Order: sequence, then C-alpha cells, then structure tokens
Amino acid sequence: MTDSNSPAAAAPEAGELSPVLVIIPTYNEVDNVERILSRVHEHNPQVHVLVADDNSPDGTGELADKLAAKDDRVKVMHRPGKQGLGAAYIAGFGWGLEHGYQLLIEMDADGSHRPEDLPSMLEALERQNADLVIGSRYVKGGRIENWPLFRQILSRGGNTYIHIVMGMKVRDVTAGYRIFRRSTLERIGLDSVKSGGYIFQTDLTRRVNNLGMKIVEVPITFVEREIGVSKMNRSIMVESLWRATSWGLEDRWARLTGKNKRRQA
Ligand SMILES: Nc1nc2c(ncn2[C@@H]2O[C@H](COP(=O)(O)OP(=O)(O)OP(=O)(O)O)[C@@H](O)[C@H]2O)c(=O)[nH]1
Ligand SMILES: [Mg+2]
Repeated sequence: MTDSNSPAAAAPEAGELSPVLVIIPTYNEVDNVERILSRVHEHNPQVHVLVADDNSPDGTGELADKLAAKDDRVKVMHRPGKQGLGAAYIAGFGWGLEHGYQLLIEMDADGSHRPEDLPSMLEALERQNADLVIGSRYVKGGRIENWPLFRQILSRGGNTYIHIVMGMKVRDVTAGYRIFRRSTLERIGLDSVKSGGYIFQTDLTRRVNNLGMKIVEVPITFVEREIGVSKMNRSIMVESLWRATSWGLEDRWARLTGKNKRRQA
C-alpha cells in the first residue's frame, strides 16, 4: 500500500487535526468522487475525508489527488489493487487511528449514504453516548429510495435471517453508513475482522455487540446509486449467509455454556 499522505508529509501539528475522519472506499468512482467530497463538506465543513482507492483503472485515485491538492481536509490512500471494501476500511481505520482522529466514519462514494444525514448521526452519538452509530434503513423514519424490489427483498431478507440466526437486536446489521469512536475500534481487534463484502459490516456489528458496547441506530434515507457500477455479487451474498449462520451457532453455544469470552472482555 502506498499512501500519498506519507506520515512525514501528512503528520499534522498537535491539535491541528480535525477529530472526525470520513473514510470513503473507492473502486471506479471517477464520476462520483468530486460530488461526494463537495457534498460531505457542504453539510459537514469540519470533517476530514480519506479516499481509500484500490488503484481504480478509471482514474478515481488521480482525480482524488487533484482534489486533495486543493483542500487540506481531503486525504488520499492509494492501495495497489482491488482487495474489497472491508480491506480498504481496515486500512483507512488504521491510518485514522494512527493520525489521532477520534471519530471514524464509513461512507460509500456513490451517494447512497447522504452527507446531509451525518449531522443527526453525530448528534445521536454525543447525546446518547454511543460507541457505534448505524445509519439505519430499518428503524422508524428510515427510508430507501429507488432500490429495485429485488435488492430490497435481498437486504430485508438478509437482515431478517441474520436476526434469527445471530439473535442481535440491531435492525440494520449490514448497513454501511456508520460512526465509530476510536475507543470502539481499538477494542474490537481489527486484525481478525473478515474483510469480504457485506459480512465485513456484520462482523463489526457483532464484535461491538458482543462486547456489550452501545449501538444506536439513526434513521437515514438510503438512495440507490445513480452513476457507476455496483460491485455486489453472488459470492458476497453467499459468504454473508454462511458466516452469519456459523457465528449465530457459535455465539449461541457460547451463551449456553457461559463461555463467551468477548462478553466478559
Ligand atoms: N477501495 C475499494 N472500494 C470498494 C471496493 N468495492 C467496492 N468499493 C467501494 O465501496 C462502496 C460501496 O460499493 P458499491 O458498489 O456501491 O456496493 P453496493 O452499495 O452494495 O452496490 P450498489 O448497488 O452499486 O450501490 C463504493 O464507494 C465502492 O466504490 C474495493 O474492492 N476497494
Ligand atoms: Mg452503493
């Protein structure tokens, strides 16, 4: 992995860093990256943004570099090739923790996670003293715009299945719009997180939940991507289902036998 903000070049003076970092993983998002950055800053001028690009063939990384050159709040991480969204987030979290950010936020590049919903998520984190805030499609007030019926059924069905097998109370387990406190990420052990597709989000939710940390869901409006190509595929879905099943069995067995070490951690 190369990092255009090499520690030497990017190392900020103490106190100079904004405490909030929005991490946006990108793969072939050249038509979305400028718009998402300007929308983030329009609604949240104080935050910094890290674009974690997997060497997108369409030039997303180069465009992000140009935008970063004009705005100190924008950082770019160049990774050698496509390794999945989870791997990009883990690298982004690592960079953010190393550089002293206090809140680390996950956001897609395609506009599905509206930057205008971020202030209410940040406010809920503070007011309810949450360890993790999830921008949720499936709590009261949450909405989905322009998603084909097939995707809605898949997402709803996947979440319902995960509730049943894993017994978590969280309504939107697979959601990808989230705020973590640095203390939360430090406690959950990022090294062993499964970095595949949606299972990455489920794995993080489960770890936070099993440690008894506070998860707050805030309603958001999730908007289907307008531009660019989806990276979702069948193997990502299949992986999610079998992993959720095995975790569900593992957690239930641990509860039955009183051996859930994470709960006691
Ligand atoms: N760095 C990196 N980013 C990725 C990778 N795969 C997906 N992304 C990014 O992760 C975010 C979510 O991916 P999407 O393709 O939108 O996945 P999705 O939301 O399930 O599918 P859509 O229906 O197309 O919105 C986007 O910002 C992608 O560019 C990857 O392998 N590496
Ligand atoms: Mg998307």
